[in-house]
Amino acid sequence: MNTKHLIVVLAVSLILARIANAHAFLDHADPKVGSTIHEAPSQVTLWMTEGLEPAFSKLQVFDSKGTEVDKKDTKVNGSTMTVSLSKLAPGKYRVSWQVVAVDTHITSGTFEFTVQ
Ligand SMILES: [Cu+2]
Repeated sequence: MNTKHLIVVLAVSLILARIANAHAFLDHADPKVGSTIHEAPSQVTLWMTEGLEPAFSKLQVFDSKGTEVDKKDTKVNGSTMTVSLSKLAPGKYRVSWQVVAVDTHITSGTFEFTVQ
């Protein structure tokens, strides 16, 4: 194998490693990450970077006391995930997500938003 071939093999290996690492992370959300909003939202929607496995993907919302305020009706559509909310009082809320991407990798995260 000459140097030229070696470089091509290395480049292909790097590309494959990249693809294998394409887990589902949060791209953006509504309400926005860290935002303060004036009207209580009726649902939370997350746009992820990869397609999700509906059976293993969960989206929950908690109030500042740790009480779950979503309606436990997470819906997954491709790489988008939505859950309905009960009527939110003003306060700080924490969104918690755990998903399995179509590549079978598990990722999770949390973020907050505030209702004024
Ligand atoms: Cu992955």
